[in-house]
Amino acid sequence: MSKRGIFISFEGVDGCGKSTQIKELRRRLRGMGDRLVLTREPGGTVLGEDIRKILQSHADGPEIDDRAELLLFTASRAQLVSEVLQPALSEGKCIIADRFLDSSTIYQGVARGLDGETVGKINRFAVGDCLPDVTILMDIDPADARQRLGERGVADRIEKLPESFFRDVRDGYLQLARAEPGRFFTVDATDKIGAISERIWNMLTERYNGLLD
Ligand code: Z5A
Repeated sequence: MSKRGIFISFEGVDGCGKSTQIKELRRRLRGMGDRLVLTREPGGTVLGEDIRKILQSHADGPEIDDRAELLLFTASRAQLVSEVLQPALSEGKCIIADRFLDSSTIYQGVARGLDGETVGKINRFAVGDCLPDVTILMDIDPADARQRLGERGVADRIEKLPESFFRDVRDGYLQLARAEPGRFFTVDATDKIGAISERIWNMLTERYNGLLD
């Protein structure tokens, strides 16, 4: 794939505040008009949104097997890459993604306990060389994040998992961020919304001076 625009992904435990910060960033980048592309995972395409419904609400039948779950998430991702992300990046657009491949690395590879190397290979098969330039990790104690979500109402299939699952998710993300300091930018997600948004904005404008106008 020829380069290209800017690919920013947001990651973290459920309820960490990704969607809130993406809204803030979108507001700051409104001058980019249709050169700004927002996506979410699972989802972001018709196929992906269908897969999202299965993954979130499949509660009546037997449990979804961990490997089947991984393949569903990565199927949604492969479609997103070929239908939305690659075309947008080759047109020089800026992508803000609410979750990307790190979610599978951490949720399926670390917290579900699937073999990390296999998860990595499947992830790479799904995305090819379409990788984020910068990943913003919103770090928060899962108990605090859950309290925020509790205020929102009904929990979905994954949100119902025990707190230990989300502690593994948080630890996994922090470890990944330490291993890839050039790509990850970790923020304290317990801070005030405006302060977090400011930190993210300062980092992005420093890195991409002039490219986000
Ligand atoms: N998953 C996976 O296992 N493998 C994969 O490969 C992928 C995903 C791609 C997707 O759920 C689920 O799929 C997710 C991981 C798994 N696990 N679960 N469950 P989703 O897309 O429905 O949701 P999410 O990505 O987990 O995010 P969320 O629940 O929508 O939360 P959020 O976007 O991080 O947070 P928010 O909506 O911006 O904020 C939550 C609340 O906190 C809200 O009321 C805000 O007003 C409030 N908030 C936000 N920021 C603050 C601050 N700074 N202070 C106080 N209150 C705040």
